[in-house]
Amino acid sequence: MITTIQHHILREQQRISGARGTFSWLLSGITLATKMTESRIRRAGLMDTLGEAGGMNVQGEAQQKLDVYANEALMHCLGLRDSVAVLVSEENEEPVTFDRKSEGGEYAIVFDPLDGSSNIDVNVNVGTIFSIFRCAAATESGHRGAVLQRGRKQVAAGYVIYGPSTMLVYTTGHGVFGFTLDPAIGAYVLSHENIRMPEAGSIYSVNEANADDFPPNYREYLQLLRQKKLGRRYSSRYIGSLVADFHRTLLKGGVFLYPPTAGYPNGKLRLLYEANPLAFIAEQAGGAAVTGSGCVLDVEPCDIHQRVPFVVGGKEEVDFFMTHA
Ligand code: P6P
Repeated sequence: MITTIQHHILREQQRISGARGTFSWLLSGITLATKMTESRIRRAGLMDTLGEAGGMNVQGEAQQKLDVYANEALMHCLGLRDSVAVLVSEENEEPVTFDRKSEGGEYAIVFDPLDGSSNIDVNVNVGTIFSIFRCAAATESGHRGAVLQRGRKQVAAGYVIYGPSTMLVYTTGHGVFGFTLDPAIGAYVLSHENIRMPEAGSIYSVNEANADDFPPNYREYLQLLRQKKLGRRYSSRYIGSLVADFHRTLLKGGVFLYPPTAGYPNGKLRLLYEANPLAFIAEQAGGAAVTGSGCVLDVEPCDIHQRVPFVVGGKEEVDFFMTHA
């Protein structure tokens, strides 16, 4: 008997205090948008969708055509959900807000519509990452206050990894579940019940080309791993697509790091729509995620596009890092 993600979400939302059908309707907006994106990615080589769209996003990065499509798909599908009050995307400088006073827009969603998009033209995994908050009580900063919440306040978080198979992994705070898209029926089907991150792995994942820029404690930590201070040999794996490097770390264990560098003194990865959702998943799977000075989920956000140093992995590797931070 197959369990589709719709069935699973309906069951999960009963656990979320105050969530009604609106939560599952909201998540169905995300699954629909990612299926639209998956279909485009699947055919990218056959359509004039490769290459740059000619624009630049707020990060100053050349926008790939699939970036634009993925962002528009999410904006469209989620914008139609009355329960959505505000959307934040890596591709948009400002939040997109919806005046839902009558329907009571109760959720804020932040997302990276297509992370790792620079890998698209060489057929390497890319991904969509999302994080869902209940709108904080109206504050003087309005919708910005609804999204600038600590990661611990997330109601749900997840990612879709587009690759040999397309998988959606998500949590609502009661464990981590993986669903594989079955192209024959166009549905995400439960394939990984209650994912647990191995406490101790044997892979570290970091862009070693930047190693000379890393703060000394990061360089020392990596050297200790290479010297088998945790009692085992480590291999180095780096795909350069966050969702792919995280997904491997979630399933196989080990540690992924994006330290501060000369080019990114606060780290390259964004707190709201990369570090927070993946940290929530990691902790729910028994792993850990830190910024070097504390847990990612405890960071008080100050800007929707702020960056943080990011170290995520099995408890043993992350605890060992924190003793050297
Ligand atoms: P670097 C992709 O552009 C991305 O945002 C993440 O997906 C990935 O982890 C990181 O950048 C790779 O950055 O500097 O190692 O190329």
